Amino acid sequence: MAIREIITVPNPLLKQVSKPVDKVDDALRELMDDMLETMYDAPGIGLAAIQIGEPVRVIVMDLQEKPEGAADDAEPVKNPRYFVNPEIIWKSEDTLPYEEGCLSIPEIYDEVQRPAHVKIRYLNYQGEQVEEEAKGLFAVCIQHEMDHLEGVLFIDHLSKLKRDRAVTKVKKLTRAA
Ligand code: K1U
Ligand code: ZN
Repeated sequence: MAIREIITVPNPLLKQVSKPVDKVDDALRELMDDMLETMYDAPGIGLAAIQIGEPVRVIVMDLQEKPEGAADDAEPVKNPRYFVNPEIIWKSEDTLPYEEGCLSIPEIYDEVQRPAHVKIRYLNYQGEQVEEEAKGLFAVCIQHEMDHLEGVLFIDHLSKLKRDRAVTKVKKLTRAA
């Protein structure tokens, strides 16, 4: 496993539409392992392959939630998730506002409204087809990551003024680093 560099705005790769995966094989699992390690290191709760410069329809996620009924001071249990060729097969009319962030747009957070509840279909780490319902943070995060597969960033849901300000701020930040 390896920690890979996360690309940031305005890298044009982030606007690219990612290609479907033909086969879930060991090479793809190696990419997913690298993505997960990169996401944990950042740290973040999700990552799309294009964020490490790989234009394929792959997402990893770990919402780092505490198990149900656990004590307030309990450590979150790792729950890595892998989504290959994900599709939204249903979305709710009602929306949920959430203050989003993105590892490719460091230090910028803003509210985005998305469907509160979605049903998704994807291939898992073993290449098996899964259908699943997502709500709350899972719904927010999977929609944010699936936007990356289309070359869409959360700042594209904001006004042009806010988007331009965000890109200028990240350019300054990454130039200074
Ligand atoms: O860049 C990304 O796509 C990952 C992004 C996912 C996301 C966060 C919030 C709403 C929608 C999608 C992040 O992980 S940003 C960092 C973050 O949220 C976080 C970092 C450490 C602990 C907890 C959260
Ligand atoms: Zn993102």
